[in-house]
Amino acid sequence: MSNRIKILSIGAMDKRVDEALAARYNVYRDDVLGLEQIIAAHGNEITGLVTRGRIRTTEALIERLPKLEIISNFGVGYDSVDVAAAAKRGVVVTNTPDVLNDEMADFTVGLMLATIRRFPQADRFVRSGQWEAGEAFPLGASLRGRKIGIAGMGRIGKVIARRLEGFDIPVSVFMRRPSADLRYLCHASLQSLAEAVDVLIVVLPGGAETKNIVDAKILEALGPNGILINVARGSVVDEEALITALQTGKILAAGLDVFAAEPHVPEALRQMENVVLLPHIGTATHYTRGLMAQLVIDNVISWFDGKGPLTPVAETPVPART
Ligand code: 8YV
Repeated sequence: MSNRIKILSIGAMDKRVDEALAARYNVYRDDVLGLEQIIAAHGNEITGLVTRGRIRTTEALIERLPKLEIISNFGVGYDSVDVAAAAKRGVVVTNTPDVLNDEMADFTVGLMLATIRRFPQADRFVRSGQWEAGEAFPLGASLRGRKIGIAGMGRIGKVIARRLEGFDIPVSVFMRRPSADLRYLCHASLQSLAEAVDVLIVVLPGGAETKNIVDAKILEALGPNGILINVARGSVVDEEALITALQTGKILAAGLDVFAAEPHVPEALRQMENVVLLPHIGTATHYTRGLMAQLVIDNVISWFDGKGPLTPVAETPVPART
């Protein structure tokens, strides 16, 4: 038993990951045993780490695991992992791309429609008995006649754009590193995209490069009829500026699955009627979380079997296992 590979599992990992890995390796969960105790007892022998978005995998943690070889992240976004620190140490980082594209695209379209047509508000109207009491739910905004912009045309953005083709609505895009994708009008800046559209779907990766990229100016450009949909990371949107824009009518409404300091959602947003607020559930289905879990598992197994990582992120090298 003691010769088995040792894996640290943090952030209340999906149980499927821990169960599958435990069949081959020693797996230590921080929510069961406590991080400090695990590191004190096994820190010098741990070679694999499985983690997820809501937990920060910091340089300090990486430093406390001197034999670490692989960080397998449950999620396509890995802004919570200090990839520079991992790269410096020669630790490979993997994520879970592609398996969640369809789920995220379905979800994004759903959130967009729910926000424009106010499904949650209408549901509250029925539940509160207002309909039965004879009131009429007020008329509201429509998707008809709108123009949709997608900020971020990575794997998920492309699938969202494809879904939207069925809506007979013009779609244009902004991407930080434009590629020759001629199917959609590609704006040179986020500002120019925001000026041209009245629904802005944000699907940019999180991290320093995109922090608060959707700021007061972008929201102002989106305009008083504008609708912001954020399914990416809370850090991408200046939350204070968004609250002000919603309060002052600079934009019409917002659909948000992500927030700056999850699970905290500012009281100001919770008080508003023109927002749809979701608890970061873009991929939260049995089906897709199952696919993500399998990819986390497969990356770890492939690595320790000497076959290399399956889906390494671009920033970390892929050192040969000796
Ligand atoms: C998950 C996500 O909520 O894939 C991502 O980047 O944000 C989501 O799929 C998260 O990673 C699970 O912790």
